[in-house]
Amino acid sequence: MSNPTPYSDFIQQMPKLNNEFTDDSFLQDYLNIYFPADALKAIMPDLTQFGKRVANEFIDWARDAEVNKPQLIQFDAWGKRVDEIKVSQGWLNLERVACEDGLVAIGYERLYGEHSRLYQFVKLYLYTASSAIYTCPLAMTDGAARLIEVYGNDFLKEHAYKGLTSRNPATFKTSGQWMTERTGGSDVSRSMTFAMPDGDDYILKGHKWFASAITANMAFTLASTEQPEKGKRAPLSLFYLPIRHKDGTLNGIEVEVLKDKLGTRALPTAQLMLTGVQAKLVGEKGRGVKTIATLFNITRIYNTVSAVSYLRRAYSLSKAYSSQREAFGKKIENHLLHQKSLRELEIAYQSNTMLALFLSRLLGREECNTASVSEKSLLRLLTPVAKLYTAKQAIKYASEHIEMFGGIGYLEDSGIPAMLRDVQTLSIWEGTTNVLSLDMLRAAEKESGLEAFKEFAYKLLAEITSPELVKQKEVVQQRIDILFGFIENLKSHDAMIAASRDIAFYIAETAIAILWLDFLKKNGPKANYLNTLDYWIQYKMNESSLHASEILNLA
Ligand code: MFK
Repeated sequence: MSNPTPYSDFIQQMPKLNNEFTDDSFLQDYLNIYFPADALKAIMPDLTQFGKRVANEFIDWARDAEVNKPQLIQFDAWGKRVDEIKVSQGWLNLERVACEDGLVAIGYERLYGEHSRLYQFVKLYLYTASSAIYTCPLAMTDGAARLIEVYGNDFLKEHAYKGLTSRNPATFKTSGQWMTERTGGSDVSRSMTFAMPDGDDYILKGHKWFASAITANMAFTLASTEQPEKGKRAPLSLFYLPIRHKDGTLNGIEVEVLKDKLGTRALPTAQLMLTGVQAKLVGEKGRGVKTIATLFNITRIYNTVSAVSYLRRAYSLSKAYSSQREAFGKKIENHLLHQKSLRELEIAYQSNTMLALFLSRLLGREECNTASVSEKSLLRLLTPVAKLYTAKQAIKYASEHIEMFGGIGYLEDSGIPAMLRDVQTLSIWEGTTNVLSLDMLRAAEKESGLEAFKEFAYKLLAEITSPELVKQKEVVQQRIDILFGFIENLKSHDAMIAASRDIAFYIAETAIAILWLDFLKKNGPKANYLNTLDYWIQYKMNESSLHASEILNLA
């Protein structure tokens, strides 16, 4: 090969990941504390081999899926409407391993009782950043399985649940979740899909604006069984539908177009006309939003775990690159400012992971009936809080990640920009930051979420007695007092609404501080982690942020 320039034959080597499980010492420490020792021994080989695969062939498959975008074929050569979706081989491979590796199944096999969710979400944390976001269909599939567990009848348990939780690619099934219409993405109550009784079933007619993973086998969707009376909201009900009939034809659905999105390009997201879908009512008529909340609370936890997966990947790739790339006479890992950027990225991935994995532990407890009433309320409150916080952090650090690669990070064929484009959706789908702030309020007002948070905080803080942690404990205690003092002094409900987003961010950061204290108590105050907590205490939980809406004269 000829020299690229007459003066230098230098070619920068690509950074290479080793094993995303064994290289993640924080994750190992976390599991050593929070996963029962015997069970951890049993799952170690699985996590180790999975960590290796996500750093190797999965990345190639994800790249294939990203480059060879899904295609909609609306008509066959003879003019027959077929609406087939062609996806890449990489996407199909990512689906197969997700099934075989039990990325949904582990949560329902419950081999390790309440800890099964933690095991499952650790695998998803390893998988997502190498999956071209195949995690999206998995999230909806998992949410659908949980929905059926809670609300499903024998038919759904037999015909849907078994496939959703299968490890056999021949019987594995995925689900979609169609909530968004032209009239409303956040305000789902404005839906204009109608359901007409048809024997024991219903026929659905309407339009769905964003239907992700249209290659799914089934979907859960909302429709009204009544035309809305003037000025009155029509109550929505929840319906289950198979997407195709047994002969492969679509179940009264026309795929109008595949959306041209900023990111998640491997994921086929469709716009659909429902021309007469045969569907079954799920749960109580008129209680559709409440019923489907069981599903979207799961997908919101997946969103959180996905965000931290990208944060981890931003760190591991940037770190690998910094040990190879030289500038100004030395490796960039030896430049002080680069060290600071890397350290902040490390703190971000570990701190957000702390919150995400705590949520998965709470979910495991709720599903195995070992959670107290207060823990259930805490899960309800922290689900929107963690979703909104980690999504914003992922976006911030995906941008930093690009910068840490310099110009190469801006090149599409380096594969690096895809992360920034993909994570941008994490703060939109499954509820925007503002909608989730309001959901945090809903959880606070209707499900004693704030009382549960207070109980959790004071209980864990009371258990911190080590002299090395006492100073930090006092600061965190003070920040929590500030939060509850601020809420008590709010003058109106509107003032609470206006401050809700800042409150949600503050709760996320104080929850993380408390979780670090608990981790340090159990792990022993190792210098690096203690330094992380000191940084967190100094630069997060900024009480002045609570007053932003006041200063802006909003309420
Ligand atoms: C990679 C990971 C993720 C991948 C998945 C991505 C796939 C993409 C698919 C999608 O994007 S699907 C679209 C997602 N859309 C949303 O998440 C909608 C966002 N909007 C909201 O969340 C609104 O707040 C909401 C639709 C819930 C507002 O609806 P309503 O009907 O105006 O709410 P309302 O009246 O406050 O609540 C109705 C009932 O539901 C109440 O119960 P009750 O009737 O018993 O009082 C609420 O308490 C209950 N509810 C609402 N949110 C809840 C909930 N219950 C539990 N948990 C919640 N989060």
